[in-house]
Amino acid sequence: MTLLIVLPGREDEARRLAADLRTVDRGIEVWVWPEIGDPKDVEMVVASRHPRGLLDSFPNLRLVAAFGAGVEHLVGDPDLPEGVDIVRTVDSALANGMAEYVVAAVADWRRGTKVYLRDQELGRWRPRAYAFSSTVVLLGMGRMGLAVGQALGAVGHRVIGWSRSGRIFDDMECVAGRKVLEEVLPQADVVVCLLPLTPDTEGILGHELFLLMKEGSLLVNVGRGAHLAEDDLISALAEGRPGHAVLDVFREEPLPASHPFWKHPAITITPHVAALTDPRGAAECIAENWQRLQAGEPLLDRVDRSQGY
Ligand code: NDP
Ligand code: OXD
Repeated sequence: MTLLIVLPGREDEARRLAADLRTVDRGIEVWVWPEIGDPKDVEMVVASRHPRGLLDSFPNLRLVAAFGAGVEHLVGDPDLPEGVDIVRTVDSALANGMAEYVVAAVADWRRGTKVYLRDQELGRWRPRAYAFSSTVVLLGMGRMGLAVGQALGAVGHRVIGWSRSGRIFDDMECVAGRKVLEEVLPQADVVVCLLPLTPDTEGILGHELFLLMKEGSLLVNVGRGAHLAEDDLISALAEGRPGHAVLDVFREEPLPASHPFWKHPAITITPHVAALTDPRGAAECIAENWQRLQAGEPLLDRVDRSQGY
């Protein structure tokens, strides 16, 4: 049986992943889409931005691995047969990358790094004080949220983690429920979205949440573009709640050249690079799940399709 990699537009990455998979597991047979043999041989697919209609063309498909952490493209695919399992590909490099991105975003905002960059161009020496610690509310305390919370805690921030279950982690205040969220948001200097995209979380970064944020606070969205109500953010920034937004993900990617976010003075944009999937680390996670599938053992990072993450 065969594992098929489907990364349209990223064929070089797909071929590198195939080579890494063959190194990690010599017995594995790997194809890179669109070069495939008999569709009946495909037992597992690794996918990112796969074409619609593809996943119901493999009658013996048992498992699909997202090439990354987000699975909304798989959970929401009507062509993925019900009995097929979904797993995520989340290695420590992905979580470390996310932690580094968020710590840097918070540090740049608190210290005014953008101002120093301009000062350097003008040869101006202008030291400015900054607050020594911030309160950060993390929306989502999964693999990414935990790594981000630990990294922020290690540099002295107070971290409040909000999740569906309110799962407890050491050295962090862990909370759950919309009512409690309304109580903690006004305490936050920074709000970071690390939620999966589901019907419950879509548009969560909108007018109601912004009203509860502190004046001059920072919003960081590294979850998905559809978490954010874009027009609400533009109005909220005009009112100063939040005072600045760092956005890595967008409803439409690449962000269209005419989009008002590009030129907004209170928005910092990065092109969906907060945490990248390292093909070598990914190959190890994928091979592990391939072997578990063959042995009939429990899969790692299995998605609950009914919850959507
Ligand atoms: P996980 O599935 O490990 O964690 C999801 C977290 O969100 C859990 O804590 C879960 O709660 C919580 N959650 C889910 N639904 C709700 C809800 N309705 N209300 C409150 N909390 C909720 O995901 P990851 O941490 O691995 O990744 C999070 C997201 O980050 C991904 O889905 C992806 O969209 C994004 N991402 C972005 C990247 C980038 O480069 N910008 C890179 C990697 C990921 P509970 O613990 O109770 O289940
Ligand atoms: C992911 C991402 O989900 O890169 O891994 O956004």
